[in-house]
Amino acid sequence: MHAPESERDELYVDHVYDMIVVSNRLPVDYREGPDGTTQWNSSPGGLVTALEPVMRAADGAWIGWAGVADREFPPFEHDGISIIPVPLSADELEDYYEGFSNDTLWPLYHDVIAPPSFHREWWEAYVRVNRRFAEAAARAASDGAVVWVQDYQLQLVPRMLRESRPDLVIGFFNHIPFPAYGIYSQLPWRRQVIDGLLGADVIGFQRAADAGNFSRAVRRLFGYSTHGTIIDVPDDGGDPRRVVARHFPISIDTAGFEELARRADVQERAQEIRESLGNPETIMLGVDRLDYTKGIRHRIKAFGELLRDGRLKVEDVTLVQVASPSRERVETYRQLRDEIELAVGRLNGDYSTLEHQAIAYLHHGYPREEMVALYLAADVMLVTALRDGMNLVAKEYVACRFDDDGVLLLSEFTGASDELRQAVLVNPHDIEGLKDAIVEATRMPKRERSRRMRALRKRVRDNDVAHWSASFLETLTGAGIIKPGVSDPLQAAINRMAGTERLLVALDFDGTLAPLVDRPEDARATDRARAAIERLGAADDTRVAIVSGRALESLGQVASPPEGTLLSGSHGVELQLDPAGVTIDLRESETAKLERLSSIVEEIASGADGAWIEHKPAGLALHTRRLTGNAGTALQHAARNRVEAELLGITVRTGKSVLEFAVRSSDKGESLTRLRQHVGATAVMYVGDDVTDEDAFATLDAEDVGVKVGQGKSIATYRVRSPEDVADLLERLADARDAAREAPSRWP
Ligand code: GDG
Repeated sequence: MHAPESERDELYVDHVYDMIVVSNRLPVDYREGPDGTTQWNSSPGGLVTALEPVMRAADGAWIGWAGVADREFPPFEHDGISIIPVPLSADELEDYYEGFSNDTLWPLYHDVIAPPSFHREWWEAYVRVNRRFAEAAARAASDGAVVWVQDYQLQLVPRMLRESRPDLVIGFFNHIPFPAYGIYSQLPWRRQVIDGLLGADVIGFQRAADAGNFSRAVRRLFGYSTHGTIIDVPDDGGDPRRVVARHFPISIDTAGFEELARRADVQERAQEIRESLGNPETIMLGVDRLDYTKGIRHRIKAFGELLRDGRLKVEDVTLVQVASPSRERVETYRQLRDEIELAVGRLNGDYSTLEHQAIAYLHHGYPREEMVALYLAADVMLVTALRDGMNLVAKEYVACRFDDDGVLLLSEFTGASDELRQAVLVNPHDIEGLKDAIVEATRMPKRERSRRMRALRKRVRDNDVAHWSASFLETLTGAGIIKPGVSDPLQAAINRMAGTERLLVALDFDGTLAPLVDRPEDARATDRARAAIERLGAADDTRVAIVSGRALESLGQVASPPEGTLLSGSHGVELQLDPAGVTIDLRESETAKLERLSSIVEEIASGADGAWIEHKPAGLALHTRRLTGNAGTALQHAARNRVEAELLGITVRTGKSVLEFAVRSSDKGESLTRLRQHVGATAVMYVGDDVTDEDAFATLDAEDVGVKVGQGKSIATYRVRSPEDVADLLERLADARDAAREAPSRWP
């Protein structure tokens, strides 16, 4: 059994991450090495390939199950990606995974090709396991992090996460179809599942039709209004939250497949495969997980009838069917295997000769190189799924055919058929139609084959998996709408505020004026930003303030602000309103609390090598960056628990490998309000990149301008991409201010 609830809380993650992917399975497989050692092997799927660069760039972590029941593993690094395993017990595996995921949802979402089973105890396990995944994500996510949840096994995670961590940006992608309401509505827990999904900001589907089915189910079950891809979800009290539900067709690592296909050894292997099959005129290929959605029976039936009718001859045509083992503990899958193997045996018995085999049936998984060699050896690729979210096999075949040859026969019931229109499209239920299409494919003239393959290849090149993940994440984080420089609406806002009587320009420092760097002491504002600040502050009618989470002392050192700049440090606890003085007068009780706080945290930190404390005027920060493994998180937990048990009214903030305590609660919003009063500002521009800047944006009025730097959720009206663009923005503001002063309208 896995650890009980109380012990699980002790499974710390040693770090928080800005980007988290949550999927049922991890991108690595557990193997028991010699002498019971733990080994991890990559399982290089398309998803991993797509997300690897994003994960590395964004300090990402992957949360999922390691593929073995009743085992717990601490978080670890694999190939530069942080891995956080979630444990499953053998019972949960049966009820949540094999049961509810694969014997309830899978058949239901694939249009009940097989009858779904509904069991209350499976549902309970599904809820329980979804909660465990959500908790793991909530613990590992930094403030405002992006969490991307994958697939039908985890549909409740978005809502659970939103409830515990409303600061997060949550995405969900459904890899399988979403059925029409008439089918979906069979699910006894139909409201809970949709509510679970609606916790996300963006819900992605493979096809536009899936997104449409989902929106219809939302309208029918909840009555929420939807317009286009937007669903308005009423949130308690406030304005409705806008959820995007639209299609993002997944794809493959197109270049990676082509590169393999061009390798000499892989081409030789393709040749070898052809020869070993007796060099038939036509090799037809099917590659599928052994699943009833893939239409393997229909394919075999059509092929058998073509041989029976003499329209194809066993000397000319061989069908290679790779049926990789799948879900073998689920009864429906065991039955399917029996049925298919019976059909293959019959057909081979009826039509094979000593020289020629009708079907080469392979119930194995193969290395990727072998798959590519098979794709190259195949003249006709048969994809006859009865329902399939996308079907990557179709795209992989196309990606490998750099010779612009080969025919793809593709079921209309795959997501891929929306894009791959130049394939020979079939309805696999129509056996006569399927037979005609197979014959057409085997006889298609070379020119026609090349024409179609070129068009297909262009499509798969243009939309590869990197494009897929980028467009999903852009929609999720809003980064898609950040153009370089200053946008027209922002320029218009600058022009509007340029004529205001007393202007306050308040700016966050790290990530806004200064690019983010590894060592905080190295941060510096860009030269252009500094120059623009000087220009702005030179006139009596404008004041510039720097508003930071840093202690004022450290801010003064790195920012070296021009004279007259107002400074706010420690999230607003410290305020320097004139060069002489810093306003931070702790009350007696606060001073006492600070002393007690210091001694508690110092005592705890003294036992951990590498931990250090940064003292601030009204609090302190416990840095655990130099600690290894779980030690950092354990130390943070211990410190937080002790402090919370012994002191009241302490504000605690979690950062990256740092835990901050403050005896006076303050935020950048309060700080901005005081700065505004001090300056007597008639309008304020606030620019910031961090979640803590949201408090400041929240205080802005109609005549003010809020600008968020970079990605991430924000209530600011405008965005720019980077500190470079902030410099541009400040220069333009200075220009506009100068121009307004010179304009005659100021001096009527
Ligand atoms: C789900 C949705 C959607 C298969 N056998 C071997 C092997 N494979 C690889 C194929 C392909 C992948 O497995 C199968 O992907 P599909 O898309 O065809 O189907 P599902 O497994 O059902 O995937 C589907 C997909 O999620 C992604 O969103 O397209 O609709 O059902 O990549 O090449 N790979 C290797 N050896 C094998 O024996 N190496």
